[in-house]
Amino acid sequence: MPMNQANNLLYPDMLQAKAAGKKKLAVLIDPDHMRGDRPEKMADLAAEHGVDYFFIGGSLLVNNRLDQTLDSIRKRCDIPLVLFPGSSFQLSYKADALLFLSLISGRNPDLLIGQHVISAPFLKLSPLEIMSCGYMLIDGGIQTAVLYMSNTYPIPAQKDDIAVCTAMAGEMLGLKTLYLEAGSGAKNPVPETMIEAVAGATSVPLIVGGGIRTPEKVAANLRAGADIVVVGNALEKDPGLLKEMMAATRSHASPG
Ligand code: 1GP
Repeated sequence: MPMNQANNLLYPDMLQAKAAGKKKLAVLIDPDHMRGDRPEKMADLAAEHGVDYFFIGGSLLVNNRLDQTLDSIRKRCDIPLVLFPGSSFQLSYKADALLFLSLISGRNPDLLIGQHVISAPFLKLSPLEIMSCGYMLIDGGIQTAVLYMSNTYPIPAQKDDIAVCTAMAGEMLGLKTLYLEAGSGAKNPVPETMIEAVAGATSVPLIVGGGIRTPEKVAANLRAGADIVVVGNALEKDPGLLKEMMAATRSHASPG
């Protein structure tokens, strides 16, 4: 049964965790990369190490494997499945929740509100828990898929003030979560100074991802104020990293 129907909502838990300084790790699954028994293997590994969420999606999916991937993971574990869609074509009732992303760092009206209008009737009827999200692209040093597909400029990595004002505006507009995204495979992850500045100026759960490759980087992002760190590529290449990344997440102690 989808979690929404069981009233076991993820967002209240995210808020509680944030209040308690409890940090979380999300594994990003790109359904296009989930051939053979990869989803099952990833699900088993994630369950073994107590991963908090699977985020599922990609800037562009070309293989129609979304439902199949969700099914395969669901059969093996109860880790919440959160859709992280690149477009309104990437929706499925088989997940538990949806990050309803509004690309507030950009000025592309389609990704600020257009796709949302198109998907609203589907979502209204769906059992998915909808979590609105102010999605902010930060320059990660290379042209990532998300940058090209979104047709927007990222926020320059050294411009903390722009990120802070964008995040504050997103929160004041009522968005329930904020996401600092350097882009999948980014050369440079979001700088910790920016994470710290945004975390200090806002109070909704802060998600950070893109180009995070080591347990040390996970720990540094959490120390800087991320509530949820998202890792994709690095775990696809070396699933063995998960153990230490989870350990870094669980052992996080809030300063003071
Ligand atoms: C999620 O796009 C990221 O925010 C994932 O990026 O694949 O580089 O970990 P990586």
